[in-house]
Amino acid sequence: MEKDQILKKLRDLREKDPKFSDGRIISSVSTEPLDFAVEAFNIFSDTNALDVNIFPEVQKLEREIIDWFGTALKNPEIDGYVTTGGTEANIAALFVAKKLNPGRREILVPESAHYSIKRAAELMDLEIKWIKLDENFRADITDLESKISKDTLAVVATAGTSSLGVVDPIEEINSLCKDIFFHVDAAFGGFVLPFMENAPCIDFSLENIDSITIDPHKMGMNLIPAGAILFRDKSYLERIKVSPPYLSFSTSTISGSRSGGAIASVWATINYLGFDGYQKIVQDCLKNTEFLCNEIEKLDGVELVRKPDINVVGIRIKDMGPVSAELIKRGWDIMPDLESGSARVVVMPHVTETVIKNLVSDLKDILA
Ligand code: 0PR
Repeated sequence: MEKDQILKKLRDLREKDPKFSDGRIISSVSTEPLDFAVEAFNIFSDTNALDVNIFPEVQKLEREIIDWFGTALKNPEIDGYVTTGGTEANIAALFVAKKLNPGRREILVPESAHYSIKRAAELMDLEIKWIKLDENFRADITDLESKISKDTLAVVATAGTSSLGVVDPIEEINSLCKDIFFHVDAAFGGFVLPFMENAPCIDFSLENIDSITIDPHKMGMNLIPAGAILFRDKSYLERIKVSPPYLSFSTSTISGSRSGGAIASVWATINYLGFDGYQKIVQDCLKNTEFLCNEIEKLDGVELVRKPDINVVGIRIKDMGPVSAELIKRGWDIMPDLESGSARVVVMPHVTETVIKNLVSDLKDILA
């Protein structure tokens, strides 16, 4: 095939799948990346972050990203790396925990945790003790406390759960984790809560948090693949360092070759937006979240699952099966959980007031 033909074929195929800007994607934690981030990616698209020998500049960019997170999450001593996403970040955190305490194998995990935690446990043969949720869908602190034992390797909490955006009681859990590895999965909420007014604290100023997952490719406005794992200090990554004899460098990452493009794009995005830029994005998303909640409360047959902590809204719909089928027919990307009769709306930057008005209008129409 000729290059032109190949590119045309790809463009045609791409047209078949929706774009965030179409205003119909309401359930995804991804969004349209900044054009500028794509450009930055391209400049470093031929580099490999694994090989710091050939590409030392990529390593410097990555260090600056980690330092930026250190400021945002209140600890200049942190270390970490840019991962392919939240899944790899969560695996890396528990891998380090296991290396720190090889004799223990139980991890305490709230029922609402992302499935990557279960994956990590399976990979490392760890045993999960599931923590019940309280009436507000947060990890139940009493249940958690009762399950801590001398075999507890780690506790996991989520700042912005995948289905409802719930922030677990991180401060309270922190106070129970003096001698236990404490990992906070802020894959989604990490780019929301630190930029929000009156938000609960999820950062390293809580002295027992050992690691935090935070994903630039969610609310960080970056393109995929770009997650990040952060550790309280430089000693943690040392635990998973490998130094193959035939290479002139060592590495502490789960993945081998890594995209230097992803690192360049994260660096570009955080430097371009800065804390002010993220504050503005978060403010807008929260304003639209409130607008959506107010509209939902006015509708018969639809209700909020709970008052949202951040820009993820659970809505419960009467006759979810047929109603969601009709929404899907009308082009809405909605993921109904038929068991609970609810679905999530993630109010990402592309879910504007107009998109919400269109959604509410279709819902009204279908329910009538
Ligand atoms: N931790 C939390 C709290 C998450 O919500 C996710 C992703 C992860 C970790 C894992 O992140 P990666 O997918 O980057 O490895 N949660 C999304 C979800 O389950 C994944 C997703 C993304 C689903 C875009 C749909 C979609 O369109 O909701």
